[in-house]
Amino acid sequence: MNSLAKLAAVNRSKVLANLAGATGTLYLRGGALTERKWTDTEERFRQESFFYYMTGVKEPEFHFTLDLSSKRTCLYIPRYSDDHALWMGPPPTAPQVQAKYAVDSVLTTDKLPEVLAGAGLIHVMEAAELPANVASAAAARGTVVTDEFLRTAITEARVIKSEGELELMRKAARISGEAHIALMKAVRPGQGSEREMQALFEYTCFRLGAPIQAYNPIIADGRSGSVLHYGKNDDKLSSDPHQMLLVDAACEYELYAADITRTFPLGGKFAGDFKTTYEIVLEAQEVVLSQLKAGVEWEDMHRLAARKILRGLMRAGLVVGTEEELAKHHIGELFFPHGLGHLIGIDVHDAGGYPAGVQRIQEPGIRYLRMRRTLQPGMVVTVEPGVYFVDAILDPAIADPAVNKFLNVELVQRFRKHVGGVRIEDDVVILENGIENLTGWVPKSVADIEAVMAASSA
Ligand SMILES: [Mn+2]
Repeated sequence: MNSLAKLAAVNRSKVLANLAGATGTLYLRGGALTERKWTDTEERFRQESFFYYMTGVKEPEFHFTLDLSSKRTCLYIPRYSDDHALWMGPPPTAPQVQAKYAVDSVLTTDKLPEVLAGAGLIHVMEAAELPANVASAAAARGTVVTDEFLRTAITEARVIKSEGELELMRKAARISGEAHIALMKAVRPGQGSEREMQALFEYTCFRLGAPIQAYNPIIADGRSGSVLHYGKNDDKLSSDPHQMLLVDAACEYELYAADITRTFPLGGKFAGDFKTTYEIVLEAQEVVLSQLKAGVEWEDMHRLAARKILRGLMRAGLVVGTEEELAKHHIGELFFPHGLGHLIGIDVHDAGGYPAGVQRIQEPGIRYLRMRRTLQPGMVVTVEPGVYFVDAILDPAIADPAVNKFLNVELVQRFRKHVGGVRIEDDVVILENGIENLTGWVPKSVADIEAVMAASSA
């Protein structure tokens, strides 16, 4: 049995605990190969996350069942075509699959209707996942198919990471952090492009054993940092040494993600409006990190960060008015328009942010919060406040007399001429009485970033 199958066995036992007392059979369908439209070129395959969580299988086109009364597990593999070996190498055999994944049996997928015909209840992620012949056979026999039920049981298990999962996440964080440091060391004002920085980032991850990025990297020079999910990454680097590069990038390791953002000056020295903006964000991030622990409400942490950012903006003179007034009119949210962070695991925005029945808070900024939960030990969350000068937000704000009275318009205009945005993001494990910061070692204080960058330019 390989280590990922061992991890999956632990995961399954957590899911079974959530399903205690239930009867019937769990059925999960693994990811399928897809091709570029009108071609026979295969897209890169990445296993569907729930299936991976329950099986550890990375290969495409597998299915899985678990009988809730006998607890017997079965993997179903395709009937591989005769020329599979020619194009793809020899396909896995049933005994190989059984040994590797430590399941009770391995069958071919054409046996599924027969197996599931005997199940009184079939629990699926969503009804549409049942193969058509299985669905029609089940319907003919009056078998009940449920979704929601299974999805909730696995989602709730995924929210709390096991030690084995945390090991993979530490590794993803370690490699991603090294790639961030490589960029801090390599970047030079006016030399090269965002794309070259992206290439170096991915190269570093690749070389350290993580060939797949957890999401599309954001490598944003200057004003492009104001685009929250900037992904063009095709501009030349600014020649202003005080201008900043916002890098939001991380790899996955054995399908477990990291998610790190660092923002640093091209020339290695924070200065002026750039430094002012940076310090507002850093302070907000650090106060949240100091407060995080089990029992805390995530939305309260968002509000804490938003309040800290508002005070920073007041101190910098960018906003005008009493704190109460500014908070009431959501003036801070003009600069911090997104949520504080999210769960992370097999998916970078991991499952389970909103348990059934929990709604989003319909207020500026916090409406984008990807999670509303009471924090528990074993949750892994990102903490990623930011301050941005977004044209699409500031133009209407400055034009609106009800809003612009709270802004020092002249100063805001000065900042937004050259400052794009600052985001600082770490991945942390929630503990009973604090956190384990998986990425805190990646330089982020002004002194630490300047030291790393100075060492490389010497
Ligand atoms: Mn994130």
